[in-house]
Order: sequence, then C-alpha cells, then structure tokens
Amino acid sequence: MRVANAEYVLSAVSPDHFVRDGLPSIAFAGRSNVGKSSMLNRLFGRRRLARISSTPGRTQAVNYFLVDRRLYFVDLPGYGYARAAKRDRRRWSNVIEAFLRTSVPRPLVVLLVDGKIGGTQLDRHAWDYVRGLGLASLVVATKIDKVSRGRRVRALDKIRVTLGAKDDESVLAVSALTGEGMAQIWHAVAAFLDPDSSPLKPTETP
Ligand SMILES: Nc1nc2c(ncn2[C@@H]2O[C@H](COP(=O)(O)OP(=O)(O)O)[C@@H](O)[C@H]2O)c(=O)[nH]1
Ligand SMILES: [Mg+2]
Repeated sequence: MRVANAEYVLSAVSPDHFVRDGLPSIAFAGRSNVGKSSMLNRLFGRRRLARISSTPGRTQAVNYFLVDRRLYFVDLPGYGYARAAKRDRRRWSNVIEAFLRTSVPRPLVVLLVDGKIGGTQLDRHAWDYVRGLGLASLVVATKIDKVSRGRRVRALDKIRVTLGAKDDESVLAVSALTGEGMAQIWHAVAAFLDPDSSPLKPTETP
C-alpha cells in the first residue's frame, strides 16, 4: 500500500467532535512513551504528522489524520501517565473507550507494546478491552532494535503471554529507528480495508 497523501484533520477531546463520515479508521493505542509518534512518523516517512499529536492540548485528544482521502489514522491518547490511570488502573480513558465503542465502521486497533520493556498490566487491560468489543486488532512490539536478535522470539512470546494472546494472535516487531516492520503494518492496513483478502478477522466477543 503506497500512501500518496496524509493530512491532519482534527483533534477531538470529546465524542461530540468525533468524525462521523463513514470512512474506515485505523486506531493506534499504547502507553505514553511506547514509541507511537515515532512509528507514525516512520510509517509516513515524515515528521509533521505526529508532531501535531504532541502539541500541548492535543496529547489527550483523539487526533485524526486523513490518508489518501479514503481512511483515517487515529492517534489515541497515550495511557499510563494520566492521573485517572493511577487512581484506577483498571479504567481506560473515557475518550478512548468512547472512540472504540462508537466509531462506524468499526476500527482496526493497533496496540503498541514496548518491545524492550515488555507488556504491562495496563497493556493487558487495554487489549482485553479491545477484544471485549470484538474489534479487529494487531499487537505491535516497538523499539525492537533495542532487543538483540537472539532474544526477540522470547521477548515477543512474553508479550503474548502477558496479554493473554491466543495461538493465532501474533505480535509484529517494529522499529521506528530501522524501519523494520513498517511494510507489514501497511500490509495489515491494506488487508483490513479489503476484507476478502484479510487475515485479520475481528476477534470473537467472549
Ligand atoms: N531505539 C528506539 N527508540 C525509539 C523508537 N521509537 C521511539 N523511540 C524513543 O522512545 C521515546 C518515546 O518515543 P515517542 O515516539 O515520543 O513515544 P510516544 O509517547 O508513544 O509518542 C523517544 O525518546 C524516542 O526517541 C525505536 O524504534 N527505537
Ligand atoms: Mg506521542
């Protein structure tokens, strides 16, 4: 999938501002500092997009980027450092939950987990939430350049165990530094947009 054009559209701080034009969306979620901005920049081969998402006031917003005028990349607020998360670690952000619950058509969720640090309980809660909604999802292990080649398989397995992933749910290793894994992410996006050829089926609601 070759991207010709990606442009910032808007930042929604409440569900009233969510885009409701029927275009498909790919939502990117993960702990603060997981490497989400770096990965989005690398995916688009430019710096401007994710810089918008780190503008003060927009870090807690749902940031929409229109890609090729036919889908949205949605940068969700990073979790883990918010006061709400400290008060109640089981609670995910209201605005994130509202986005995932109400977006039509239903989004593909790319959950980013730090490949070096591994999965955390917050990541587990996030992924449980996504799967509980039965959304199509993809787990990505970021900063994989920090993990030596000999340790990667084990690191990815450990993330799968922490998240409670099933056998057919794999973790994709990526690095914004080296560009590793970017082609696979674009491939997953293309497959999601073309369900006939998609290996990414929505998970079953328990
Ligand atoms: N080695 C390495 N560092 C990374 C990578 N991606 C991000 N980082 C670093 O991790 C930190 C957080 O990255 P950032 O993209 O701002 O994370 P965000 O908070 O999830 O948007 C920064 O210091 C980045 O330079 C990567 O692929 N490899
Ligand atoms: Mg960021």
